[in-house]
Amino acid sequence: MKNIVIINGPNLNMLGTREPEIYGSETLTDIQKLCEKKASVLSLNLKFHQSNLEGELISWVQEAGKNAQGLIINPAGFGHSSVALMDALLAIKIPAIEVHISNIYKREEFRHQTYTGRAVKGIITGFGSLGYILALEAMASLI
Ligand code: CA2
Repeated sequence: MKNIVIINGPNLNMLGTREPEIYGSETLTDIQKLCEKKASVLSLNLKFHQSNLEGELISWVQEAGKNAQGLIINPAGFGHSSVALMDALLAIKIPAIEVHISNIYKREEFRHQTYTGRAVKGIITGFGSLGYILALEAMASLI
């Protein structure tokens, strides 16, 4: 069975508590359950992480590079700011897909670019929690 890692960045543990007009009303645990269901249909072994700490996210990217066949990442705010997270993604050989729940291009200008986007195969943005499911489907086809 192929191993897929999903990594979620800072503040995504707050999903479902406020700004539902931007991020929907599902919690991250709801999204994790949806992803686990989809992974099992696709016969993928899934690990699902969230952290507010940049270094922890980087360590999980490095670990995925060694132990997994595919990586899906919602870098959240660090996508817009972290050269270090981009460097970690550039250093791994497995395919990575970036997901954003909201459509970052419809929002403030500072959200229109991500450093991490330069290091991934592609970006899915604006589909809410469905974006994670689409990323899993894309990953299943890629690997
Ligand atoms: O749309 C996305 O998935 C984002 O990655 C979410 C990040 C934002 O900085 C990116 O520009 C786009 C923010 C995650 C914070 O989510 C919260 C949700 C509810 C309450 C508080 C924070």
